[in-house]
Amino acid sequence: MASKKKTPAPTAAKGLAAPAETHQTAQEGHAVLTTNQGLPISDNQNSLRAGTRGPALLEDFILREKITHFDHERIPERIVHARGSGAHGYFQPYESAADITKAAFLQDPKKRTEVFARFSTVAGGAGSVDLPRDVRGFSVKFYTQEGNYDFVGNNIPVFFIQDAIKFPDVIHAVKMEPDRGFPQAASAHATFWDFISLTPESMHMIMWVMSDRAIPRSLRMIEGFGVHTFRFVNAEGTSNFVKIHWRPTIGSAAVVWDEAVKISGADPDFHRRDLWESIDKGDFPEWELSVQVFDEATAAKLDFDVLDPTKLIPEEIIPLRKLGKMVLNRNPDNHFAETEQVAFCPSHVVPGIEFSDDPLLQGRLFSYLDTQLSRLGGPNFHQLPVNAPRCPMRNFQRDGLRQMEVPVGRVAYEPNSLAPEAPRECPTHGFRTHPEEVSGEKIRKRSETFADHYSQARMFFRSMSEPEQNHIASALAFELAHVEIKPIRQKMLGHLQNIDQALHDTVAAALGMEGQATPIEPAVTPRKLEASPTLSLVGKNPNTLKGRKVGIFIADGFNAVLLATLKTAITKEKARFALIAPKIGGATGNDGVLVEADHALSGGPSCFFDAVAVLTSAESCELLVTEAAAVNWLRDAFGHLKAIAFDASALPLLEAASVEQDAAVLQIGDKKSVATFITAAKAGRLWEREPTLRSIG
Ligand code: HDE
Repeated sequence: MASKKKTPAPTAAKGLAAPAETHQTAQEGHAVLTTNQGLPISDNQNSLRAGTRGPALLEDFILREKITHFDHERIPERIVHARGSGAHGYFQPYESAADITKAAFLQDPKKRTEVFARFSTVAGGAGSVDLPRDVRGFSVKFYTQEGNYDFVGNNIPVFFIQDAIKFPDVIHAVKMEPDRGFPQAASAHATFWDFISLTPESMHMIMWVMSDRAIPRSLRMIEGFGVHTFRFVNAEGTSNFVKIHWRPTIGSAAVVWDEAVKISGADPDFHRRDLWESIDKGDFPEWELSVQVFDEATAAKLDFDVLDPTKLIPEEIIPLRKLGKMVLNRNPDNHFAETEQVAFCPSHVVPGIEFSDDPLLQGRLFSYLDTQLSRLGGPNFHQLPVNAPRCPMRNFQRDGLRQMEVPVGRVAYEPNSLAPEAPRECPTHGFRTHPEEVSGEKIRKRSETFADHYSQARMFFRSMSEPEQNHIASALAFELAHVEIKPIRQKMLGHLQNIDQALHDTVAAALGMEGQATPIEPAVTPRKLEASPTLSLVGKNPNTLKGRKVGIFIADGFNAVLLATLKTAITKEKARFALIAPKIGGATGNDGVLVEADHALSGGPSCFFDAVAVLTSAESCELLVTEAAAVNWLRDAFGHLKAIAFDASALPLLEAASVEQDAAVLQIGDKKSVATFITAAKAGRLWEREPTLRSIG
């Protein structure tokens, strides 16, 4: 179970020295409230004023201290990835990876390394919603015995651009437009598509961000990718290239777009809440860490450049080697102190993990430390508890804003003869860069090997299942319909023609712009690559309810035995359930027992759940058919392609919601029929239903 910690007394904040004396308690069982200087406060309800109805006095230093601190509570939010959710946990290797890396945390299957993970959206501000169409950041800080290793990746294995110098442009283009200040957290606007239409290297990434990957069901279900090629180096000094992957053990799943839109309104914190609640309930999210390992000779044989971050290596070509598992088992104690102040940096590596010459990665190695200086107010942010290494940290760096330590002694330099006990460099264990020969002209020029912008975009699209292809087409149609400038839409249609003619035709038809594409001449003629079925989420559907949530709608007179059967069956699958009733007070079963609800109908829409069940009675159903919220609840579950269980009395509600009975709309009444429903729910969405409801996706 998640550890339940007591809220520490205000005077015993972590990282601060304990007060010399504990204050006498004013009220039984409570510590005394003090100012930041430790002065006991007698009245926290009234400011000091001249007479009970008179003006406030400047003298009130207690009021001024409190308000001043409050006024400065906010720090600059991250320029990108501002909205994030974090958790603590550990990483444990399956076996030693000594043959490929000397990284200490990957050697011993018995050893757990503490981690802090943060998942984020990219475009929106810290207060934006969890479910825009967007890339998700996937960062993990490993507090290893050799210092912190930061994995700073995304849930998509490729990126928009090939060179760091273009990053401010792509981000400015996707962020809210600077004159009008909207749209927030959305790529569906002119400046984003203007930039993209002029940037053919983005096309592969565009296929991914228009796919279901960009609207994940849960942060617990996203994959993670290092994007760039990295190097692993073993103790003998042998270096290999690696691509780093994370896979959730409960499988990946996405919501459908209409759900994403509705969830954003009904629960803007949907992902953050889901992560928190799962950990809180002891249902710990887990990911397996894997690598694709390849040497320089293999890299040279691939039909693209491994230094190009807009390309991936299909698993069918280089399979994944599993290294170990991460388990997130503790929620943050304080969102600001941990999730907000955590500072990830791709240049935080440990011996055995190094960089490649990917020009995007090279720029990132500079950017993250630089951004922390302004975001966290100076060069000492590594002293914040969430950032501090768990192994000893000793050097001669001194002073600076927000210095929290008190370094002792007169020696703050090296070499020195005055402090024999002071730290020294360590030629045997210290970090050494793998020697790599480098030569070349000083030049601003992209390698010719980066020029094929469409082949992998096409491969990704053609590796998708039919519903996933439909969703890409429909996302493109939705996004481009928000672009009021026609030539931008026409250029995008030109790019789509280079990716896949059928995709172009569907989008052009959905936009009502057939025959209007502006042809785009590709730098390299797109090739027909083998499909990579492992890229399809639908293809990898894990057939499980583990970690999923079933919404059970109950109304007065519901069959209490059936509810109990359903609950048992759901729990057995390691899934959770929530009860929804017309009113939060609950509903009374046919056994006369009142069962409290987790959500009132208005606060628990069916889009929160992976599958649903409806248990009513003839009388209560008669009322529900005239209640729009109840009808929509069911209609949405059907429209979102979910498995629906209902008892016979709920049939009129199905009719009112135009819910047709199909392979996943199942009447339940006993254990056997409940088992059939569970089987349907485990299969995930019923994709065959989709074409009967929407023309594309
Ligand atoms: Fe980032 N990125 N990025 N990025 N990035 C930041 O660092 C940057 C890129 C990623 O949970 C910033 O601390 C540049 C790729 C994640 O705190 C900033 C370039 C990938 C996070 C920055 C990239 C990422 C960030 C903003 C192009 C996937 C959130 C705040 C050269 C591999 C980390 C901060 C967290 C955050 C710069 C491209 C992932 C401004 C210059 C590619 C997951 O430094």
